[in-house]
Amino acid sequence: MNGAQAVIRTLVGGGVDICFANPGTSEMHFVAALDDVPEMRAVLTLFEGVATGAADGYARMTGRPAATLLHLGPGLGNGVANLHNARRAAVPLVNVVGDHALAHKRLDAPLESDIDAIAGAVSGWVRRSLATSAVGEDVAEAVATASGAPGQVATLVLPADVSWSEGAEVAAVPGRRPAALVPPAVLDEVAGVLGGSTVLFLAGEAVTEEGLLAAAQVAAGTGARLLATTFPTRMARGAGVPDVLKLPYAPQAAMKELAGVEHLVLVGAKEPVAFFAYPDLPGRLAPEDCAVHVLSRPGEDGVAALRALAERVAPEATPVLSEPHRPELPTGALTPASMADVVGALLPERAIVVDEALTSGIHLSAATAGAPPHDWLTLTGGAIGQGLPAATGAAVACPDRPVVSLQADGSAMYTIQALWTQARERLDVTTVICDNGAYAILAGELQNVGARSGGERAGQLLDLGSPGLDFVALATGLGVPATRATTAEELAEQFAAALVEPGPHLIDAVLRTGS
Ligand SMILES: Cc1ncc(C[n+]2csc(CCOP(=O)(O)OP(=O)(O)O)c2C)c(N)n1
Repeated sequence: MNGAQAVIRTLVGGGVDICFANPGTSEMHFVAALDDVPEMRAVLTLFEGVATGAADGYARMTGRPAATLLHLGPGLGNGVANLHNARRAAVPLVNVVGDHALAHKRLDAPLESDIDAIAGAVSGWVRRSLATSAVGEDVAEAVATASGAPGQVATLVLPADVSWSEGAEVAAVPGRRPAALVPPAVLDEVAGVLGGSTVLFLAGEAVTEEGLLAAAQVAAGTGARLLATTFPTRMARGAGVPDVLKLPYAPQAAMKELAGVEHLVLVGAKEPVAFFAYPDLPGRLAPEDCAVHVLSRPGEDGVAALRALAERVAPEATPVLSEPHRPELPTGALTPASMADVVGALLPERAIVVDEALTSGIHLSAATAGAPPHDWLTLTGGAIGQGLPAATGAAVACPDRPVVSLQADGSAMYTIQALWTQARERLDVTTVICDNGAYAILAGELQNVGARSGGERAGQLLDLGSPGLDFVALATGLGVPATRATTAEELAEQFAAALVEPGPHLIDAVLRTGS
């Protein structure tokens, strides 16, 4: 067996049976070995940022890593922004990065680069496989490390001669390391501070349905309030699930939400900080005199901790759940508010919502709180261009669930090639482009950071008009049927039609903003 065959067989044996790929010459033996191991499904992406973002979306929905196949340093580099998002989301992911054969590296051929430096920026584990005889073990360790608690990005650099040489062996992937239990002393500390001026700040496993139910029981029994991190990896929402507010993105709004809080209890979350520094605003969002406690760190069993806490402080309490309710189907102008109402009115059962709507998405949470139960994926690391790829990966992971991809226009253009993969794989994704023709958030940020604003040349850098982007043509060109909606009624009609028809669809929702 050659190295490439052992790599793929070890991946499959370890439960990694999807590979989002964009190969080159150094990965040809991996490509060839796909025909020897039919259990591995390889999905071609037309840009590496699509491969890495799809692997992120896949992991968010399965809890298991997908592999990526990337071409040397430049291929890995193209995938870095979405690897960054995956790392910040603490999802498991295994990169296989092809490299030159060992003897070729010293010739400094054109594609030679410092792969380890690029990998190190976004990986929790990096290894260059140096011997065909050991490549199976290397892959097994990559999968095990990626799949630990918390999940990590593991990057295996695979020289071409390690792939093509014979004498490789398949290795067994060790079982998943379970999350560490929270010590009783920590439960004691947190139990002692629960009350009306306490917030449980939730992220990671704590915003799964089980986590939210336990947290809501604690809240119901003690008067503590619940808040979720601004950009959760995957949050359970909808009727029958506790409706927990996500901390607002804008620092002033976030600070208002946290005003008067005396005890902030972190559950799988980091202390809330502003995304950026602004003149005259603090970076830390909790009040200065607020005591911060840690119930569980990422990688610890936050759900078990919340359950134990609920059992201790609120055994009889009943969590407050979101009632089923939907907005009326709106009519008239298509605005961020009416778009949210269309989504809330029509969101199907068990939908996976991938939210990269940015400024157009501010009404979505309220409009969907009572929709049928669904999962919500967000841009955890803030590097835009994750939405379309993550929707692609989520649809590969859950072929029986509808994926709704709510996508800001500027961010869509980073990884628009994801649509082609959706078409080729016939994925059930309904994309709504929030077409406001601008980098709207940055227009606000220009003022927030105290920069001079209103200048024509500055404005040009934030405007997506002249020429306007034709998303119907772009989607059609990539194989995805597309329509354009300019009123709330049109969006409702097109959204409903796209949801019932299998396969990918795109709706260019031309939004009226401002006035
Ligand atoms: C990889 C990456 N590049 C650039 C940015 C900076 N950035 C943040 S938001 C934004 C524009 C977003 O515009 P759009 O997606 O149209 O959403 P809108 O602000 O209009 O709601 C840019 C360029 C980023 N966050 N990540």
